[in-house]
Order: sequence, then C-alpha cells, then structure tokens
Amino acid sequence: MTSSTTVVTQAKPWAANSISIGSVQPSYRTSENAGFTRSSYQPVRLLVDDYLKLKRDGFLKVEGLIPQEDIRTMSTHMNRVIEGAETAPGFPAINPDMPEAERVARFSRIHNAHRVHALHERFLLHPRILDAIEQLNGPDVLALQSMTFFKQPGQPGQGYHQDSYYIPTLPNTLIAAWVAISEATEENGCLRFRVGSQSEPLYPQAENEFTHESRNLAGVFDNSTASFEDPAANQLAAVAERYEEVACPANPGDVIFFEGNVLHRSDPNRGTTSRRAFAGHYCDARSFVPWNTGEKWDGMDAGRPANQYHVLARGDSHMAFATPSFGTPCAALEERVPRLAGLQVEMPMADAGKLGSGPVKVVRQ
Ligand SMILES: O=C(O)CCC(=O)C(=O)O
Repeated sequence: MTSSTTVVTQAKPWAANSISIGSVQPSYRTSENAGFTRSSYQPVRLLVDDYLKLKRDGFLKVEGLIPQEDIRTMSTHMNRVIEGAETAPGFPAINPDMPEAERVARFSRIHNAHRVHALHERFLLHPRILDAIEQLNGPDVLALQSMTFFKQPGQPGQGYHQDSYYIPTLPNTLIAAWVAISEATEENGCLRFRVGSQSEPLYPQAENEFTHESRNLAGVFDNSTASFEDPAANQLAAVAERYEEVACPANPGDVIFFEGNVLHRSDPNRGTTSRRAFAGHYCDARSFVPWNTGEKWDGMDAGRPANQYHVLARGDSHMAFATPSFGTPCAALEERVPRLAGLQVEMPMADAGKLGSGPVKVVRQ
C-alpha cells in the first residue's frame, strides 16, 4: 500500500465518551499506597517460551497473573464511579439521581487516571505486571500510560492500530499490559491480534516527526486512519491481511502483553454485560519519550523529552523520571545502585595477538 491509498474520513466512535486526564496536573502527593509492596505478592517467573511467544507472535497471554482480590477491588471501584459514589479530578460529574442508562453511557474509557487516583496508580505499578515486563522488555521500566476500559454493552470497539503510533519511544521499546477485569469474550469485544505483525514497521502520522525508524522505507505510508473500525476506511487493514487474525479471550486476572507495533483491534460490545479492562503502557526507561498524555509539555518545542512526567517503575535510567503521586513502592522511590559501579570489562582486543579469541571478562572490583 502506498500513500496514494484513498483515505476516507469517519468519526471516531471509539473515542466517544473517552475521558482524558491529560490536562489535569494534580499537585497533591500522598503516601496512601505505601503498603502496596512487592513483598506482598508472589514473584512472577516467566519462561523462555513465554518470551519467545511474545517475540514470535507479538502478544502473550499470562493467565491468572493478577490476584482475584485486586480484580474485585478495581471492579467495585468502577461500579462506584458509575454510581457517582467515587470520583477524581477529570472524571465526569455524576449525579447519583441520574437514570442508570445516562450514568453508564458517560463512561467508555478513562486515560491516565493513575495521575489522579491511587488505585489506578497501584494497578499501573502492580508488582506482578512489573516482574513480567522486566523479564519481557528489560530491567529498566518507565510507566507511561494507563487506560481503564468500561466498554459497556453497545459501545464501539477500536479498529486496527499500532500502539507506538500513539506513544512514540525512541528507540521503540513500547509494551502494553492489558488486564482483564471482567471476562472478555468474542461477543463482548475481546482483543484480536494479527499474529506476527509486530515486525511490521510503524505506519506513522504525517505530522509525527518521531518515527524515523521506518519513515523512509518504500511502502511505509502516512497513516491518518488508525483505529477506524471500518476496514474499508482503515489503511492498516491491507497490512493486517498479510497475517492470520486470532481472538484473544481472557478471564478476570489474565494479562495480555503486546508489543508496540503489533496490529490489533477489538469489536464492539455485542453482549449484555460490560467488558472491563485496565491497560498499562511501559517502555525501556532508557528510551527518549517525546510524549506526555498527548499534551504539550515544558521543553517540547526545544526538542526535550517528556520522560520526567513518567514514573520509573523498575531499574534505573540516565533520563529524568517522576515519582508516583500516591507513594506506590517502585524504583523511583528506592535508592538505586548504579549498575556499572565497580565493574571492569576486559576486552580481548586489548590482549595483543589474541584478537577475538578469548571471552570478554567482567570482574567486579
Ligand atoms: O480494549 C480494547 O477494546 C482496545 C484496546 C486497545 O486496542 C489498546 O489498548 O491498544
């Protein structure tokens, strides 16, 4: 497909009733999540086969990763938000006397509630998700975005897209963790992936200058129809056709990890109950992140990154990072030992006459 592809514009139904907390910059800081420690959870140990599955297919479902108690807490919280019993800055105003249908219709998804609500921060920095991300994507983890999906009966799905289109990281190290809060089925609009499509280049927005990894490849087109549900209008549908599509149903507590370039989509909810999910997006904390919730940030026009708005979840970074607003234990709050401290790397090249013949020796002094 080339840039001459006919581009049909359509409304963005998946964005209806989508709430973004982007412009809310709460100044408060609490430590109410301080007890939510790593040691309260069983550590996660994935297998090499899990890693290979993610690299080969572009996605990996890990069953039962999140304890049911945590899932119930999030589900109850979501009920209370719809009832108007609980709120946070940026959430829609709900009068508990409103007819139920009107209240329910106000919620399809909330972006970045972790910046304004302690429970969402806890989920974004959940130790069992972070254990897995470290093993799948490297030890230095920056937590970038949270999304809370209500997906009520009748609400739309989201057409083919690549998440790195929306959240650029340089180099591109984006990975998502999608947690099923309710059962996700084909009927109520579970995720669907094109197997192996994570190896596709990114098909960028014309105005996005941060996609130099692939922009100059012949065959990469400027993409203005990402997420359009109608395949006839979505430029990525022709790319998706090169790969087999699989539905990825999930039970509450299952987590689906997927890479930034994998083509995926979901159908509308054609069932009778809500399909609820919480999704976190992460990258290697050493990537340059020119993105802050889709909003402008200080230094953007001068070409400076937005890493300082995102919480260092695990490991370390030479880039700036934020600390959590609600004190959820994570690397940003820990003392970090520089990983190279005391290491001396002896290269075989230094050993005249034996170029390349010996192993690299690493000794701690
Ligand atoms: O949950 C959905 O229906 C769509 C989610 C999605 O595509 C994403 O998080 O990138």
